[in-house]
Amino acid sequence: EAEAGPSRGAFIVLEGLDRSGKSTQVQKLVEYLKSRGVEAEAWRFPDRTTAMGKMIASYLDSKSELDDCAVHLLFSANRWEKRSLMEAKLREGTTLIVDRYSYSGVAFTAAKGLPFDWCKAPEVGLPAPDAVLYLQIPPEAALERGGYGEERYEKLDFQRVVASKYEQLRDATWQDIDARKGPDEVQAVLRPIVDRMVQTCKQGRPLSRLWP
Ligand code: NYM
Ligand code: MG
Repeated sequence: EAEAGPSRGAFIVLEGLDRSGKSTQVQKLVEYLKSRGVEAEAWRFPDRTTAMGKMIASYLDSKSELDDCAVHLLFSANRWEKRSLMEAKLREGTTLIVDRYSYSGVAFTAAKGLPFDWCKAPEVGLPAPDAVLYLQIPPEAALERGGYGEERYEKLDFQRVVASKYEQLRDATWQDIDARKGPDEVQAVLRPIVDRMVQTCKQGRPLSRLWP
């Protein structure tokens, strides 16, 4: 165990297949934390508001084509361009609940057949989340939720491969969450995990770097 550092906000990532319920859970967690007087913000990657994010959005919308390697690096650069703001927020005590991060980056590109280590390389050195909460759902169940298939990657066969790549990314910060239940039940599972991590980071859990 590393020595305690300065008090800070927690960096919590929600991961999972498309339609696993991440965005809903992120919003609910931030509302919950704020109602408890905890400074918190919802973030998401890709951040489609930046110049790079707009290129990514156009690609996902099939309005443009990009080389698989080039778009992988764009997704990664989209995290790097937010890095200093992210670190500043955490330092000033704001907890960040983040919808997707480097794990999505690796899982989705590796699912196209690119080597795992190549996919991980551009992420090395980014702030590592304190917890990765993986909303686990069978791809068939996610598909039944509807609104699926509007974007690139939202195909059953591809999501199955993505799920198998996520499996290979498990590390010490990773926790599987059963996401087949209703939104309130899932939220009830997440809250105590997040509460504990907010406390741990307040007490100075050192921020580490990818990949721990
Ligand atoms: N995605 C997301 C990637 O391929 N690489 C990444 O680094 C990230 C963060 O973008 N199908 C993919 C996963 C999703 C798509 O994300 C859009 P969202 O959360 O559905 O808006
Ligand atoms: Mg999506």
